[in-house]
Amino acid sequence: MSPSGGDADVSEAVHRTAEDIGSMEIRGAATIAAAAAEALGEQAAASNAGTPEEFHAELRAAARVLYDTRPTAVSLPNALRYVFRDIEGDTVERLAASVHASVSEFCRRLETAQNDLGRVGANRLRDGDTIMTHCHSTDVVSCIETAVAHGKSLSAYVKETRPRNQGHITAEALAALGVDVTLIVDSAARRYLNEVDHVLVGADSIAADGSVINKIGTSGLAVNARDRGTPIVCAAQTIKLHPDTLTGHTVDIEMRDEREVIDEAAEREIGDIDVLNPAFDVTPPRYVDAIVTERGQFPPESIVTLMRELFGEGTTEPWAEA
Ligand code: RI2
Repeated sequence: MSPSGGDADVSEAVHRTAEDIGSMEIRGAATIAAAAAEALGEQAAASNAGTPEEFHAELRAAARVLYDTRPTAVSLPNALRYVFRDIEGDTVERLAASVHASVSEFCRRLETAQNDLGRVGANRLRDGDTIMTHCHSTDVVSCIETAVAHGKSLSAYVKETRPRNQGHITAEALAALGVDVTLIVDSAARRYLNEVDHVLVGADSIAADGSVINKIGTSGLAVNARDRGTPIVCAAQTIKLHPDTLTGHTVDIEMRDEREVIDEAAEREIGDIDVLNPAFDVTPPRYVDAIVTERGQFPPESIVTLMRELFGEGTTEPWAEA
């Protein structure tokens, strides 16, 4: 085993979590963050490291495996950073205990943030309102769940969200809350926007200029909503704020397998074509009315202030090879 981390042992649990994130068995920015943090906890618990240096090398190697799974949701590296920030100890046992404590605290804060955000988002919704959703966001569901708990009766147009149909997950979650749900294909969104009081979307990352990076199709929906005069609100915990964008970096948009769009036989029948499957797009801040976080709601253009407060001027990658 190398203390540099190059050949350090990465536990089976970490590899499993990484595979599940890559295949989207585990998906959704907040859920990915929690799973990545917990996987670091499992790595620490399973460690056979003989020295603190070996322990650190293993943890860094595990974090790199998790980091390399999906590039767009910044909640993943932000979760890793959180866990690394608080690790201390001069023995392997103390280090492992400190990782465990850090992971528990991170997951507790994640849950609290989502609940707090839900209360802020719920205040925007009135009894009898109709919402339109895109994809499946637990931050969005939290807003709706809280509004329903406050006694508001809501309806929702739920976009199916091709190619993976995460809208079905939203439809099930909202129907279980007692929301009156209508599932529509993505291209029907504009037709029903006149009946909608709020478009509610989540985010995988928020850039320093207030751009919202979310599931592919969000930007088209936002442009249509603006044209129709329907407010569009993004529900995003501060873990979705992308600190690297403070220093000019752009957010990497994940390109996924073409087989999510078309199967091999159908493609062969069509002939010689290219297929592109971008998972996310960028909605400029001028199309977004508010970003709802656990720290309150913000006009997108002012989110940079919160980002600076939380992250300073930039970030490090504590999992980089030493
Ligand atoms: P929460 C999802 O990405 C969607 O884009 C969703 O809006 C976003 O994560 C945020 O989800 P994917 O993992 O953190 O389905 O609000 O590609 O649950």
